[in-house]
Amino acid sequence: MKRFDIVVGDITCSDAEAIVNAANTSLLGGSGVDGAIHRAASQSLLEECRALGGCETGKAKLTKGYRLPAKYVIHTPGPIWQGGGLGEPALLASCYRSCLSLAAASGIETVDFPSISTGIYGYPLPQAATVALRAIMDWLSEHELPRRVRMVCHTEAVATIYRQTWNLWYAGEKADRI
Ligand code: AR6
Repeated sequence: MKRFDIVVGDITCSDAEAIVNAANTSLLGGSGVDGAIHRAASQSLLEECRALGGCETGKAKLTKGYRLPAKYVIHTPGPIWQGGGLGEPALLASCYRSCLSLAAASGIETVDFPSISTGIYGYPLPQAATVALRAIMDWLSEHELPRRVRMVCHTEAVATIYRQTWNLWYAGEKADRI
């Protein structure tokens, strides 16, 4: 199994053991990928989220996946882009690390991420891709779990940015490019 990949798709259909939700600090749902995950999972997800009492930006909390194919959802509120000078890169990196750390501590073997903060929260995609991939690849180089991590991009255009960024920093040779 390839340890890291970038794919195009709808994360609510993902076959990973856990999917990540680009949530807000209330954890009570919203639009974008958050809305799609809550709709697909059923009302039970909202009830479990209510009991969690929110989550700080850059941290992560785990719930069950209910009607989703994924067994678990890891909820993480990303930073709202405000120009980049208010700690957004560190907070975004912290989202990825917090999710991976929670997954590893829970024995989760496969995790799929959406592109956190790059929709409604307005984080510029190329910068977000650099932060996301560095956080994931650093984690994978130091830990055995999760065994597989994927970026699930909603569109080919988003996947292209992630692939270009990955190829720039992590493909040692042409043959390694994704
Ligand atoms: N599968 C994969 N990716 C998706 C899907 C999907 N089904 N739907 C959207 N995306 P966003 P944010 C992509 O706005 O910027 C919510 O209201 C989307 O194209 O969902 O972190 C929350 O409650 C984009 O590339 O999340 C928060 O209030 C990426 O997911 C706020 O939005 C993230 O876009 C969070 O904003």
